[in-house]
Amino acid sequence: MAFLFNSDPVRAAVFRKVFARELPDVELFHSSECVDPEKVRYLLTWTAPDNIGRYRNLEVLFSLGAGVDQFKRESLPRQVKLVRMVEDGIIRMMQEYVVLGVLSLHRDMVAYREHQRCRTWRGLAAPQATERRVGFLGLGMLAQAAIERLLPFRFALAAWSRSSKEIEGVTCFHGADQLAGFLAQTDILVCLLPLTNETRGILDAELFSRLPAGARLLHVGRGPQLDQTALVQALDNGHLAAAMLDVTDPEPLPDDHPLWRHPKVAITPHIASVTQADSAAKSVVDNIRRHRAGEELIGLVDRTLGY
Ligand code: NDP
Ligand code: OXD
Repeated sequence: MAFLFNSDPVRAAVFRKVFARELPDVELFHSSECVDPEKVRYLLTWTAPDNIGRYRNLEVLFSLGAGVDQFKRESLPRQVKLVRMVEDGIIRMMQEYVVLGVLSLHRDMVAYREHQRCRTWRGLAAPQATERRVGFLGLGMLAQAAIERLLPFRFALAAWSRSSKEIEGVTCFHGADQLAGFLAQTDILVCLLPLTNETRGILDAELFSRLPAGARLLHVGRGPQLDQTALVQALDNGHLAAAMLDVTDPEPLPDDHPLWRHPKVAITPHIASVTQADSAAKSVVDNIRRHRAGEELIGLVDRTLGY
């Protein structure tokens, strides 16, 4: 029985060690050339290889990332379970990044960076955190973990998801009907939605117009969720005050893209959170054990919903 690790050699070495200790009967291969395709039961990869059909006995396809939009789900064999990455390293890094982003936007760090460039020494009036309303698009694993870390700052917290939720300290909205109400009371909007047919292009001119004047955007979901032209317009006409983008479309943006040099925009190169080999290997081992025991897999993707 084989596990094919289709990613970088450094992380493969860590997985190999953890597998040897925890699942000695599963052989780990780092190269598809060295493994008999019939033996592959588990495959971990960022995107599905073109020839995935040759792994006729594949049972579980593990995504290297928390997102699974990079897989063409319709071309995956029906019997294969698709599992997104749920592991402590990704969660902790996203907690750090969202706290960093929300505090930066709350305390005008994007504007101060521009002031510094122009050698301007001028303070901007900042409301108390209790008066700043932070709203999350998406209230899944990562948004909930980030919210947990934001609670001590006493922001007014809200979130919007597909299904109804109740979380202490968070005003919860759900479904298309409640989106406008959620946006109307959001000063800092954090996008942590998966990319699906429903969320592609969701951050558009209409959505921005529903945010209060002076609102800020922290985008950590996926690039194609954002209409970048609409964002530039909303920043230029002053409706939005600032944006921090960890994801863009394409990645990276072309050299001459206006977002690169926009004074109200900070960009990071899709580093909000990165799968950590050691904790990811433990989580994959745990899921393989669950699979063998006929238990529900953690992070199993609902192929109909797309996340
Ligand atoms: P989850 O699947 O745990 O949560 C997704 C959330 O989005 C859920 O609350 C879900 O609602 C909500 N949602 C999905 N579709 C809709 C919709 N149409 N309308 C309203 N709400 C919707 O995902 P994670 O929290 O683990 O990850 C979120 C995304 O973050 C990933 O898919 C990935 O794209 C991105 N990401 C980015 C990283 C980066 O470095 N920038 C790193 C890791 C992930 P419900 O709860 O009702 O199902
Ligand atoms: C992920 C990512 O999905 O890095 O894990 O974006």
